[in-house]
Amino acid sequence: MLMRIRTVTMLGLALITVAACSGSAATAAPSNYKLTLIQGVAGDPFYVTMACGAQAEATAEGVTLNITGGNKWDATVQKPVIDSVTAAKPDGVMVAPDDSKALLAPLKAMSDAGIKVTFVDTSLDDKSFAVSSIATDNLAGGTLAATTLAKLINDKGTVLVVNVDPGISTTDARVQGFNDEMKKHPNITVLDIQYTHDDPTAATTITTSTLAAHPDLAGVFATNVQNAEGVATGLKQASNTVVKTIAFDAGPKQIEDLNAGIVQGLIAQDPYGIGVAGVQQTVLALKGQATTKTIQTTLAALTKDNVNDAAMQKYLYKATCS
Ligand code: T6T
Repeated sequence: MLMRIRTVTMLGLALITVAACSGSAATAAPSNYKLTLIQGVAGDPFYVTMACGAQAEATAEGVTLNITGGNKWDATVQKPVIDSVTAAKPDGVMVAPDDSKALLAPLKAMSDAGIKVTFVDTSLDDKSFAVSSIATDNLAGGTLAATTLAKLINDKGTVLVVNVDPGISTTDARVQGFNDEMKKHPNITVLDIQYTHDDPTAATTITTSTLAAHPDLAGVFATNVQNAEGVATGLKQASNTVVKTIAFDAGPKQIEDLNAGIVQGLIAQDPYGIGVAGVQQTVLALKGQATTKTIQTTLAALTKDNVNDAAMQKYLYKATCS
């Protein structure tokens, strides 16, 4: 397997390219494999875009794809979804587990039932039974969020991290990367992390109350789509044009907020590419061919100045596939 890692600076923000060439796509004659994609949560533009990539690759490979997901980010909501997919016995499953520990038993049971399991985006601590784990380099993304925010606030002041829940592989890594980097910035104080359970309204409430408690707040790191949307609403409601915000992801509303100058930078992932690679790896496993255990897909730092560049278009998430 060939790994390519490249870092360049673009318009003041670093663009990290971490590409994994996972070998050629499956070459054997297409079989009528049945695959299912279990999203972290249904309706999230990140997973909508991942499903578009997975569907395009499934069509190209001549395999059937079902797409499912819980209606909220919650391991207890996702567990029965996992159990019912296992009962339906597809040949392979691409899954984004909502918790890195709590969903081990149902996903191990899925694998023990002879279903090939690939992790897409989030994963479990125990990856031993997975065909492949495909995700952004979330640690590097968190570091990039911190260096970018530090620059925007002239390396001083108080900042807030608004996160989903503890125990999620992706967002935990983003926060770790962010906090590790901020330790190198002695004039920046990181407030106690706030959790929203993936609810944008909670992110708005947290933003409002933090502005009240810390009128000198300089910056916010919002770790995903829903948190970014909620923080932007809170800043808008407060008519606050001082706080600088860096967020993960690039959903349609986030791009609006970036263009409006409410959010200054987005660490965008390639969910479409994760969906494509997820189907490719699962089909390779079903054909008895070698798979790549870990694949890191690319990310990009979007600003108001580069968001319309041709190279950035693949990082903008979709509301629908067409
Ligand atoms: O940031 C993505 C995804 O990578 C993360 O695991 C959960 O949140 C998102 O789906 C965005 O809302």
